[in-house]
This record gives sequence, C-alpha cells and structure tokens, in this order.
Amino acid sequence: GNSPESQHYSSLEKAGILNKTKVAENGKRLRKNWAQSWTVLHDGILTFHKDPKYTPAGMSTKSNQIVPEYTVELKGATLSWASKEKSSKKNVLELKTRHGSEYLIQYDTDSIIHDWKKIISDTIKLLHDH
Ligand code: I3S
Repeated sequence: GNSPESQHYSSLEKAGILNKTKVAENGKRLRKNWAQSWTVLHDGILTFHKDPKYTPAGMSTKSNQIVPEYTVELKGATLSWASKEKSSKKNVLELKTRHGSEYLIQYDTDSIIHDWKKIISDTIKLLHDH
C-alpha cells in the first residue's frame, strides 16, 4: 500500500536542485554560504553536491562531474520550517542531524520545497520506526 508504515525507506528516493547552506557542525556555528546544489535522497542519506560553477574542472577527468559536498544521515535527524530569524528567504527548511550538524534548505517554488519536506520527513519517520 501507500501508507508510510508499509513503505520501506529505501523506496523513498528523490533528486533535484535546491539551495542549501550548512550552518553548524558538531554544534559549532558556521558562516552561511548559500549555493545551489544537486540534491539526492537515497537509502536514508541526503547528499548535497557541489555547485558545478565552483568545482574546478581540472580536479576531475570530466568537467561536469558531480562531486558530493555534504552527506547527511537522516536517521535521528529532525526537519522543520526555519524561523524568520534563521533566514530572510522564503520556504526555508532546517535540518538537524543527530551529530549536531545543521543545514538550511530552500527553494522559492512552494510545491518543490513541500515535496522535499514530505519525503525527508517520511524518511526520518521510517528510519525511526525500523
Ligand atoms: O544569517 P545572516 O548572516 O543574515 O546570513 C546572510 C549572510 O550569509 C549573507 O552573506 P554575507 O555574510 O557575505 O553578507 C548572505 O548573502 C545572505 O543570503 C544570508 O542571509 P539569508 O537571510 O539570505 O539567509
């Protein structure tokens, strides 16, 4: 069926472009650095890839190679809408890992950010239940 209970988290997969910035690591605040990111959800892991604009072509054999920047384990993470104090942008999600890293995730188009919110939340719930 389609209920979250009958769905295995590994079936929850999605990829697309989002804006993201890491804002904390191990509980320590980091300076924001908003950048577009090719974002992939697979096997309970969210991977943000480097903006190809800032990936030196010389570092890889293929100039358009997709290079992971952050991999985020969703097990034990929390996701919520960010408060106005966290960012002046619209549609900002706050993702906190169980290891004390925090990311802001943003996209202007409501339907796109809502789809990501749902699939990330469903994944977190399924990882928690299993
Ligand atoms: O939380 P902040 O410091 O207001 O975040 C803004 C800064 O990261 C800013 O960069 P500079 O520190 O180089 O000025 C960014 O350009 C802004 O986008 C950040 O604020 P928003 O509200 O867009 O998340």
